[in-house]
Amino acid sequence: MAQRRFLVTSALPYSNGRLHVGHIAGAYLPADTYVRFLRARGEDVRFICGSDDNGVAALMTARERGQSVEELTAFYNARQKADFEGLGIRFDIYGGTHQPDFVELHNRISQDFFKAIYDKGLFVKRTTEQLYDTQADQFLPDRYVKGTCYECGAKGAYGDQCEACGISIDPMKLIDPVSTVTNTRPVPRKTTHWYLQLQRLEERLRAWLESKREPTDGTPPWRETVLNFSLGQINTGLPERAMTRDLTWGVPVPLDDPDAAGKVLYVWFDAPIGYVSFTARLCQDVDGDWRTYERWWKDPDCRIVHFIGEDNTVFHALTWPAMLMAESTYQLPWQVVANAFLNIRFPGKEEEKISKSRGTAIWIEEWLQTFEADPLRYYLTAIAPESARTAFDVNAFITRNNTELLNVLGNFVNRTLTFANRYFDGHVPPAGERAAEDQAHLANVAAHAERVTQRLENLRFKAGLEEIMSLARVANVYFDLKQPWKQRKEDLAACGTTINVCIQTVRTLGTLMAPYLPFSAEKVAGMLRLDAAELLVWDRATHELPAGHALGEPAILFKKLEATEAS
Ligand code: B3M
Ligand code: ZN
Repeated sequence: MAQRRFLVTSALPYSNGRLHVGHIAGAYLPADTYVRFLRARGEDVRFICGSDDNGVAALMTARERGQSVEELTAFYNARQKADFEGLGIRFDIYGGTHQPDFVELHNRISQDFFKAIYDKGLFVKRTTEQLYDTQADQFLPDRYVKGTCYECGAKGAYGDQCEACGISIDPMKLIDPVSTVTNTRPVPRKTTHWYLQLQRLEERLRAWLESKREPTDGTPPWRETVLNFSLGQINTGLPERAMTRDLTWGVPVPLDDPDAAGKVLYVWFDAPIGYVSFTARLCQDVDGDWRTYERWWKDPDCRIVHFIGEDNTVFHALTWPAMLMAESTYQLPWQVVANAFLNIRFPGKEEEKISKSRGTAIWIEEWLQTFEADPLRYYLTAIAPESARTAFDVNAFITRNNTELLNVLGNFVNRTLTFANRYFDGHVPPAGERAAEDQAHLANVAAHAERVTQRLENLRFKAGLEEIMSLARVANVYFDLKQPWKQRKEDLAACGTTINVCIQTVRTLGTLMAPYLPFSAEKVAGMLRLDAAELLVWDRATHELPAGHALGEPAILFKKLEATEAS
């Protein structure tokens, strides 16, 4: 098969906070798994991420902490990078839309993008009244205004939404509005912005999204959740959206117009362009020329895949494609893969939302001080919220580590390799004469490998992992059925055949688990004394190790965990 080209992105985390398990399950772990799989298949892949530094959120957090926004975002950018590394989530580049090494290229590409849309006439300039905080000397983003809901009368409704009755709020209509920045009453003031006329792209967006339901070119259909949500939005009509803001932190609006002074691009305009500018930065490092990013972004041979959390669907499946259509020289995403949110359940408590303010988040930084990465990768994939919310349950994590990873997968690898070590002098015994059940088992191994491939090709990560665990289960059944501990005393050659077959199965499992459990796969490679790079070649998953091949030292693959470790 000819080599294919993929550009894979994970949503850019805001650089005003740390990462928790919910983030990882949504946009990062499945992307890393996919990228590792594609690389094992020999595809040409670039995996892009970095922090979303611009916008009002970082600015406000910095103000609360009495820090400069540069300092704040640099701190979290580095923190996030370390968390991803700890989890084995390996981007080719981790940028940041306002990090010193990236901001120049990012601004340039974002501004060119804006100007291209401007030149095509898809923006309209409008002057409206917005709430202004005279004490802070700034226009207030919707989230920073509170007041009484004009629909249900609830107090404390936000400027964008009333949490009591659920309506989306027009901040200008809030009763008794208060700025949450200074606790003073804001006043209406006129301001001018540039609005992207999304409604003019509705029909193109609709046709494009519809084509993703049952693609005719054999590519995987998009998830229903993404399509239904996006097409639903089109059916109710897409509103114009302001793509500029009154702020000093961000990408300056690149227009020669006095009304553009002191304004920046809307953070949701420049953030997805971060994917592009980080690619360009990577190209500068790899090819010595940032302009080769076009090979990834403008060449229809390359498939662009965005991994996101469900709350970002509107921006990746509608606004971003609309921007790309408007700009017109880029290609559209091949896949937008969204996961639902993850809830959390602590021992003895009800399932609840992950919330930083209520202290219900499990932070990666802290988690990694106690646990290794692979058990978390395993659990987060096993409960992946691919089509609906699921819950992270600390006790279930421990149980599944012990009863699945350890008792099923770890156990099979361990019993096979310790047996070979003890009774075959740490070498692969000759295959001898394989009987029907040996052949049948190996055929079953190959069938499992084929199904894992199909699941991963179709972005069904959880189903792929289930196939791997199913293979480990049947491998244990095979081991028990053959009873090599008995065979050893009765017929050493037959025992050798069994262990040979089991070692081949371990080898296959090692390759198949690698995208999911990279650290453990590396240990398996060591135990098989197989070059790690060799283990990572997907097409050789069922290549047999020759008789006489010397194995490495068997070691424990997964540790047993006690419930107390989680508290
Ligand atoms: N910064 C992350 C979020 O909404 C947001 C993603 C940007 S992706 C271009 O949590
Ligand atoms: Zn209300």
